[in-house]
Amino acid sequence: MTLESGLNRALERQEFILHYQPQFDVQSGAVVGLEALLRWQHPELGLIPPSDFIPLAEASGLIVPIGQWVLEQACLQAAMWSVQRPGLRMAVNLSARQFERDDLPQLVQGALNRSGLPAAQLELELTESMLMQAGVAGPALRHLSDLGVRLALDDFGTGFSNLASLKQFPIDVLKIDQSFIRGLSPGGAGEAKDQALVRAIIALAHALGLRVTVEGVEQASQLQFLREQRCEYAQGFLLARPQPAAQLGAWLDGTP
Ligand code: G
Ligand code: G
Ligand code: MN
Ligand code: NA
Repeated sequence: MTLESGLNRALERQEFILHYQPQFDVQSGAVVGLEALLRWQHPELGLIPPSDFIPLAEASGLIVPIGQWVLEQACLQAAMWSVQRPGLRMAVNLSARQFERDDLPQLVQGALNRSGLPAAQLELELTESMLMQAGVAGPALRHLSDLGVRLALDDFGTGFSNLASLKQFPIDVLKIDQSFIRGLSPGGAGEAKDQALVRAIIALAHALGLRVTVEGVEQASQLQFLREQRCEYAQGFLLARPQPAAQLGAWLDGTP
């Protein structure tokens, strides 16, 4: 069986699962959100990471129904966890193909309505390259933003960084790519340059009224640097790994 043919039936066979990675307020250390990360529990091959099947799903268009399942599931889960954690946000990755149809804002609103999750607690992650593609146009993003959800620009700094897009599109959050965070620690390769870049991106974001999430934080010294730079949110293995809902729920119960 090829990966493609298996992917066709994975939704109906309920083989997708979401892992959730906590996001923290850098200054207070509080958990403020989660990023939903898709995995495929393949009957023969085991747990398949998104990098192995999302390109296939995008090529076939299956990413549209799969992405809708992710949205529905993540909103339901966030609404449940919000009972004990009022205001907990959920970040969901979108694919450019989900913008090809005109009904994305209605689908997002539907997921919010069905779950009862307040719009302000949903964050949609887009990438710079998505903003460059025809179809992911300003009006669609404006419509999403008008629903009250937050829009985050993921992997910032790795695509064709078109700074005009920060002016043009209603972005709320910049997510600095992990490649810039690796060199941050003292003695790290590219330490001085990565520190300068991260400092500059945070300053740029703040000057534009955007908040900053940093991902890939693996060392305490990186977190310390981000705290000094007044970065708002951090995500990374140092703080918490992506986990399935059951484990993440138990972890939330034991975390102040
Ligand atoms: O969890 P992991 O680091 O393996 O994820 C790798 C990448 O897969 C993420 O950076 C993200 O861009 C992508 N990804 C994860 N979940 C989803 C999803 O639900 N939809 C889309 N379109 N991409 C996802
Ligand atoms: O959507 P995006 O490309 O930002 O997905 C983030 C990915 O980064 C997830 O697949 C997650 O598993 C991974 N990730 C999260 N924290 C860390 C980290 O501290 N180190 C590394 N290497 N990867 C991380
Ligand atoms: Mn992401
Ligand atoms: Na990213």
